[in-house]
Amino acid sequence: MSASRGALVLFEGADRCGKSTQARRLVKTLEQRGVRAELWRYPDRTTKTGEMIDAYLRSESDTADAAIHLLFAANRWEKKALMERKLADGVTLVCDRYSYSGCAFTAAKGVEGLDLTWCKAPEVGLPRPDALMYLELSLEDAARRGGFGEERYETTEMQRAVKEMFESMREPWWDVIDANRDEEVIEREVLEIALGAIERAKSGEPLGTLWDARA
Ligand code: Z5A
Ligand code: MG
Repeated sequence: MSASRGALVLFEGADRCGKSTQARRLVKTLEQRGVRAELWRYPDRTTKTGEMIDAYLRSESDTADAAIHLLFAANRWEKKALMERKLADGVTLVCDRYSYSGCAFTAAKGVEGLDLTWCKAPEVGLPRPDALMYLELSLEDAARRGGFGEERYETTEMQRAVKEMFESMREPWWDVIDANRDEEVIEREVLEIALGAIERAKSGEPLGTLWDARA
């Protein structure tokens, strides 16, 4: 076992499953309990790479599929050192999307050569989450939460393909959460999982790296 640290707690899942809602709620609850926690999200649209990603997502620019994939990965790599410093300093990072979205979205495009193996390569070596909460919601239930936004990937075909890709990427250690329930009910389950990860990190479980398997 190594030094005590903060936990990397991740929310993943298809559109409108409630990632941002639960991530916000979790940070607030952790802070109320005296746990040092911060909300992170990817893409981080505030950095130089983030600005390029933002323009791409809003269809203001066109970028080759391979290049945009690498930019999304670079957007994580440029924050790796800060992420590791914060975790080492005991801060728990609650993260809204990460490498798993990166791989699911690019691989879902079905572009020749850009399969999951290719998509995973630039993510190798990034910190692995201590907990991955996959919020599961059917496309029909997601549709009941309002229409699509204006961004590039917000179409039924793309969302279906992304969901299938997430399902094929699923590993046994992920926590799959039924997202078709009241926010408060989901939050209770989320909190239990997050507190477990925080406890393990606090007691010195080393931070893993992608794509090492977890027990
Ligand atoms: N992308 C990529 O291609 N490569 C990468 O490496 C990464 C991302 C990291 C970023 O979108 C886009 O970039 C995304 C993937 C791609 N493309 N798409 N599509 P984003 O993350 O910025 O997207 P967003 O605007 O945050 O939407 P979202 O993530 O899809 O939604 P969400 O965060 O899961 O859901 P929410 O905003 O919390 O909730 C959605 C609505 O449902 C809202 O009105 C809530 O009030 C409501 N809601 C939430 N929970 C509930 C419950 N329990 N019951 C009922 N209603 C609820
Ligand atoms: Mg969101």
